[in-house]
Amino acid sequence: RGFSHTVALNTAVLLRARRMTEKPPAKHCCSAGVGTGESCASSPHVKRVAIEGNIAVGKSTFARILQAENKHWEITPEPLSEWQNIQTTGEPSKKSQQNVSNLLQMMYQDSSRWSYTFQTYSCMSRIKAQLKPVSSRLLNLVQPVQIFERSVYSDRYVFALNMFNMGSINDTEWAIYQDWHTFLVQEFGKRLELEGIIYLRAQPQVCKERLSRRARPEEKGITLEYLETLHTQHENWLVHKSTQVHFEHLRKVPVLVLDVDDDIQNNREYKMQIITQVKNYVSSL
Ligand code: UDP
Ligand code: D5M
Ligand code: MG
Repeated sequence: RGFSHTVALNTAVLLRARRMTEKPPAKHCCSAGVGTGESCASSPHVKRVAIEGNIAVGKSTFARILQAENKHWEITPEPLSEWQNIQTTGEPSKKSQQNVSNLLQMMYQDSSRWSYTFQTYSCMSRIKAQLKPVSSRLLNLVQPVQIFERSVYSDRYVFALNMFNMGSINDTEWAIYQDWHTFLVQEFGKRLELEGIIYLRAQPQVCKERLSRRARPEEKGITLEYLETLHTQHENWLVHKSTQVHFEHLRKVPVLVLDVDDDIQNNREYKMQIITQVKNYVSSL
């Protein structure tokens, strides 16, 4: 009896704790308010934050840590597997034949041929991810936060710009890219806007070590120089603010810079310190 009484008591305490953090089930006044970036009377305001940073700095790892730490935060991972698995049908005469293209690999193997194509697809898949309706779980919480791994903004102001500077996107492709990117971001308006950016920063050498440890086959050829140019693009955009950005709201987004040269996975104290910084930052938005 003692045991079941304790269980019942614990369950009661848990349920009360849950009721204190969850909103009573709300009837949403309009489906348009869900996932549009505009709130309606009965749905809470969902804060939207992106995690930015160099390749292999630790964004996915950090996102998993945040997700485990706080149930009010929901992570949208980068749509990497979509880029690695594009279903193709081949020639019209062989309709039944289904193949899979790995656009990430194609871009790294022949960058002048595939960089522009990669940017069209990565941006489209990020737009889709950023526009996805907010989950009903999140809408029932008091202070919901949506956290995106990268954004349509790093696509342009880090990667596409870097590819143009390196010559793997030519003048014409760059002009076309900028035209449609500006058009789409303006057209979707508030639905693509962010309230915060968390910039994970580490020395390119640290990213190189993490990249080697992760050992993604497509990324075998990534050099330290490439990581250094991406590091500079992040710094210019998010710290020095010297990159010319084309969206008024983006210039005003507060940036939290976290130096993560030390391992956040295996150092509990460091991890907790960083989580506290993120909590304070998110509440200030
Ligand atoms: N990693 C690490 N320490 C950290 C963060 C990440 O050793 O503090 C490792 C992680 O286990 C992975 C690699 O670094 O093997 C790249 O991390 P992740 O995939 O999270 O990086 P992303 O490319 O998403 O920024
Ligand atoms: O990034 C996943 C992989 O995808 C990594 O090799 C970088 C690459 N990536 C992501 N976005 C872009 C754009 N827009 N252009 C070129 N390459 C890109 P990770 O850092 O592992 O999360
Ligand atoms: Mg990742």
